Amino acid sequence: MSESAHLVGLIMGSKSDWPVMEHAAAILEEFGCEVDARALSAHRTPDAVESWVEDVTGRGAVAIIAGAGGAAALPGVVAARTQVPVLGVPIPAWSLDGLDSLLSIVQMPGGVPVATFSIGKAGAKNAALFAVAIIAATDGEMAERLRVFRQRQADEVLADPDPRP
Ligand code: RP5
Repeated sequence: MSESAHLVGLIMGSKSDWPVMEHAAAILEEFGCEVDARALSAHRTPDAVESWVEDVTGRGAVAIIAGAGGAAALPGVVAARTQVPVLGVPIPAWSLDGLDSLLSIVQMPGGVPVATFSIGKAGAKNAALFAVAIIAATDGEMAERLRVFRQRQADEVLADPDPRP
């Protein structure tokens, strides 16, 4: 184990985003990260978003994963408030299967990046693995955990590669 757990912020625009974002939380916890999870909205609670970003980055968060659906301003709003890497997850909300969220998050103006992942569960999972990779770049123990994770994933595929049911 590392001496202290790496802190990762996990913010989403609504509690209704949790069924997607829980996949990011599960990966982060599997890798031993400390997760500060919040449901706060860029539109409904903008001041609370700003305060949380200040708080979580002040406590040393190495990355912030931000998920939102619809007019998904949250990841960009968070990125505007911090230099910590922001990883955006488009949530499929009430229409358009998440394409609206994807375009809202990915189309940031030059100068304020949000690393944007795929829509839904795969995006949440990969955002968490990307945060782990950021940590692994300077933490050998985390790099080893990531290597083991990848090896296990490969082993599971290779153990039964016949596609027929
Ligand atoms: C967005 O609006 C949230 O991120 C969520 O995906 C969507 C719907 O929110 P609720 O109306 O379910 O709270 O801001």
